[in-house]
Amino acid sequence: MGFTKLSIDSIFSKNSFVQKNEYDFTIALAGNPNVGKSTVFNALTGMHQHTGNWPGKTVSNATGFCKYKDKDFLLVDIPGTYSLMSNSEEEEIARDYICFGNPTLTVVVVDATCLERNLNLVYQIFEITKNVIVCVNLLDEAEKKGIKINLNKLSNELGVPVVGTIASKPKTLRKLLDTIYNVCTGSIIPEPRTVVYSSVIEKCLNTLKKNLNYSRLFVKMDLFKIVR
Ligand SMILES: Nc1nc2c(ncn2[C@@H]2O[C@H](COP(=O)(O)OP(=O)(O)OP(=O)(O)O)[C@@H](O)[C@H]2O)c(=O)[nH]1
Ligand SMILES: [Mg+2]
Repeated sequence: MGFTKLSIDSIFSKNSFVQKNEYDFTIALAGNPNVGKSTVFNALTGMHQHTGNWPGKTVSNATGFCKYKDKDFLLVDIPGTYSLMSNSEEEEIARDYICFGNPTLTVVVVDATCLERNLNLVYQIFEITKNVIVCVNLLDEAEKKGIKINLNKLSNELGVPVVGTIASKPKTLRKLLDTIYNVCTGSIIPEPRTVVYSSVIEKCLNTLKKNLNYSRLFVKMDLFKIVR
């Protein structure tokens, strides 16, 4: 995936971004398909985005409003994606918003029953922005399968706030809202731990980054294509 002026212009002309001047902060809800993003969005905004138990329901960005304490938040529910190396139109919309929508904060919703697969996207988003919260959803389903997640340990490993939720029970979203508020107002500062590659790869990345106006992630994507 090469990011050329042409491809970036076409992203902007798709008009997938949202007017955010009227709000204090913009929050993107990102994550793999079918992890509960729209359920979180509906609970926080009182809206009725399509939800259901199959992946790929959300096909474009939806926006909604949420007031918490003294702040107005614009929430953006984006389509599910497994990776920022998009394979479909929905995944492209998700990638474009995550990479170029410039939200104040990205909440990455992950499925507690298959955390490992979901963390791939989390680490990719760490390459794009520091302002990330990980929302470990479907904790009830994980419990049924005997899976226990140490949220504090996960937070220490990732360097960002981690909040556990059962989005179908809106009361469990209170801590998520508090954490969103605290990150946006600067009382919590996430320090995501990005993946460090071997010194040869890191050296190449830095050289390319210096010479090209690319983010580390896009340099990595192109580099991997070359070394594969
Ligand atoms: N048991 C349980 N079900 C949940 C939870 N959160 C969401 N769901 C259900 O999981 C299904 C998927 O939820 P959605 O909100 O549509 O998921 P999504 O991430 O928006 O999915 P896409 O738009 O397809 O990417 C729905 O049937 C929800 O009711 C939860 O914490 N526990
Ligand atoms: Mg959805």
